[in-house]
Amino acid sequence: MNIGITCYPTYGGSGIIATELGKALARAGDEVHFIASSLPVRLSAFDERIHFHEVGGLAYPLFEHPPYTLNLTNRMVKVVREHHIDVLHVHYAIPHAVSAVLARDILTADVSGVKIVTTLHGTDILLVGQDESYFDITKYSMEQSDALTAVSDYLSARTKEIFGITKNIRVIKNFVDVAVFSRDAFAGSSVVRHGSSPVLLHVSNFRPVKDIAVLIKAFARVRKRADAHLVLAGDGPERPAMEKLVRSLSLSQNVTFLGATDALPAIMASSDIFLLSSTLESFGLAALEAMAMGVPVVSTDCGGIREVVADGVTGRIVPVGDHEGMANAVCGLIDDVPLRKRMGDASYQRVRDEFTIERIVPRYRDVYASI
Ligand code: GMT
Repeated sequence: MNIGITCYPTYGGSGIIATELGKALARAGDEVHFIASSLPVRLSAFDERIHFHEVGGLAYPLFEHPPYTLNLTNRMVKVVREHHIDVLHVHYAIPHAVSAVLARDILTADVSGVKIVTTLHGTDILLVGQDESYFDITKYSMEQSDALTAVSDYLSARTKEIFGITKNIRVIKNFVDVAVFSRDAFAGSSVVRHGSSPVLLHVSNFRPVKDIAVLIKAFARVRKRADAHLVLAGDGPERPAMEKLVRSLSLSQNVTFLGATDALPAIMASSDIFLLSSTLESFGLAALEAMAMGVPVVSTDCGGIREVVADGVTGRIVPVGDHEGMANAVCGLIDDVPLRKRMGDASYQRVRDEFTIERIVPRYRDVYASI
């Protein structure tokens, strides 16, 4: 098949899933065409069946806001025509699904027959899409897609509730490439080790929805009881405020901000507990990647997190905003090394039982086949 994939190319779980999916499809023999504003972040290696089409646009002084959605549509039309694309698979409804629907309308005259698969990831529906300023166009783009998928049962159910969507939304959960997130390959990694102190890790794009202040306050409490180190990987708008909070709590010596990094498997392999304090998380891909490396997760109870983390088995789940509860859960795991190890092993196994490329990617292929 010839498959066009559109995603946000910078750091973020939706772009990572889209990229890993495209790589897996290409490995299996499909021609994959990424159509995006820049090269997706995990698309570095060359593959003769992967093609990249950059979306650019004429900069015109009258355009106060350059119409990226239109440039993307135009690029999709060209790529579908030139490369006989069978399926345009767009990740994140706004504005990618809208562009795809418009591209298909333009292409109707060519009888191209291109089909649209839209994968819903989270804030495209739960924050942006349901805002009054985007609601109708988001709903329309979902209704007009030939197939809809969502990354968790939670996201599927909420999408139906919020938008009154009656068509089928297939739940296809996120996945990890365990050949890359391999505990064995990174055994003994010590990149973020701080002596013998347990290392707590958080990875995100530092947006308000991650509520990182909660995990920093939890860490301040942990430090009163245990000698631990906190590592924060990733970057985004909340980072300056979080650095300030760390300084104000006199924790600078015990907290490392790594910024955006590609070295996540090595970093996760040398961490002991993964922390997530989001107020909303349709899935939580970074937590799944940590689990793949055998790292237990302590997370707030939001969105689809319980579909990823099994409370008491692969980690601990605490109420949203409860930094005291998070600190207690972390200290429980720091103090009880066998329990931590058991939960790490259970995490490792759960990913291999349920969330590998081999298990999940065929489900996307089934969706393509069905339309
Ligand atoms: O929706 C977003 O906030 C962005 C998106 C991303 O690109 O990182 O994150 C969402 O999609 C990820 C991949 O499916 C999920 O793992 C994240 O849970 C989800 N984020 C939220 O729901 C906040």
